[in-house]
Amino acid sequence: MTPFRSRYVERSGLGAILDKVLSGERLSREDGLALYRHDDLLGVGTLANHVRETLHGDVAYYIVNQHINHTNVCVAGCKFCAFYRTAKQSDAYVLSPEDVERRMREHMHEPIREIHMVGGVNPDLPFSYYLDVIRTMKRVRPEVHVKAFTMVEIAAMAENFDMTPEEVLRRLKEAGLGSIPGGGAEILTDHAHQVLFKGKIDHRGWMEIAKTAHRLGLKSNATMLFGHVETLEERIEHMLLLREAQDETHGFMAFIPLAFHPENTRLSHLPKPSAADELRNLAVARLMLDNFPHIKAYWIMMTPRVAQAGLHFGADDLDGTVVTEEIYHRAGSMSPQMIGRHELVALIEEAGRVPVERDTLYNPVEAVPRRPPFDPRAVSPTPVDAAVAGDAARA
Ligand code: V47
Repeated sequence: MTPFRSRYVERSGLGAILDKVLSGERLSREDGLALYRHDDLLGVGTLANHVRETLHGDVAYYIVNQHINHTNVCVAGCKFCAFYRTAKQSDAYVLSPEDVERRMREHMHEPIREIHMVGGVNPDLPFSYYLDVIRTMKRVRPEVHVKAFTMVEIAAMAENFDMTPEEVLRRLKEAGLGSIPGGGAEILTDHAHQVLFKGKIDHRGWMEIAKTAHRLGLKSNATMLFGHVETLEERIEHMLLLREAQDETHGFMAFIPLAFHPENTRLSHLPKPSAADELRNLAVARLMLDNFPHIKAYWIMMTPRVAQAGLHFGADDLDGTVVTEEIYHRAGSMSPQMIGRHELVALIEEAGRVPVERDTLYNPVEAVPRRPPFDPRAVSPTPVDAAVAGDAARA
């Protein structure tokens, strides 16, 4: 780690944690709680920013992607969700593979590199539906990376179609699945599971499927839904479970804290987490998850401006351009549905960071393919090239 002593961090009472961070010592559960309880948000942020800059310098990643939510029919009944419908409700929907194709064709002029697809646990869909949807996406845009179906959806497929999760994942991978998004983790504790989402898998199930996917060579992300009924201890427990699993598989790419949006949910009486809370969660995650390469400030959830501030609180990724997102907008998200690549780049540059367009697996991609510089020895020159090379030599 680069030499760094922040008098500000020391004065704010975080000296002991700073020493650990500088010596590369892993932070404990107690350290995590201290970071959550500490009065000085800027001190916590400075520490996280140091780790972020050590890992990524000034780089901030973004991706040009399209979100598609294929169905809102769901039997899990999660209390925090404003998106789900029962099959009988008038606004329940399922996108057919043809609908998915149509949505993709509407955006063929954009250089989309990733389709992010998640939906409800809909027991009426046959397994062939999932395979068809993936194959359709790969047919329409063969170069696109398909990041689809949460661990929860994979678990439901295994149960409904009498297959092991491994078999489900293998077949989806054969059809063209490239990686798994981080949703469905919520808070990985028994308490949160019982109170909020007992209709779907608990933390043991979620982790087992994540590890199986990683073993099969499918990378994934991990989210954390915060700001509802969970305690600070549960947030730290969630991170420790992920850190432990990552030591084993190294299959997680990014951690994404998602602030709970209460509108139109069964928990609509709860206040929305503040921007300060969102920034603190990014920072604590960056410090606790020392084996996670990336922390994502998901702008569609946080709003572009708060996500931009997140680039100084531990985050190195803003996610993507996102076309028609439904899950948060049903729950009152005020963010736009989509921002263009130029706006994402501007957000990053305004924050003093260096934008790098990435693919799903965090390989940097050239935004605009550059022509290699002309080398007169490498090719037989055209008359124009030869004249230019001659002019250059004479100059
Ligand atoms: O698991 C649902 C959350 C998640 C609400 O991998 C809510 O790059 C807030 O998977 N308020 C699904 N959050 C989204 C998801 C995701 C999102 C961004 C990036 C990635 C990635 C994955 O949405 C669910 C749940 O935790 N969610 N309802 C709500 N009312």
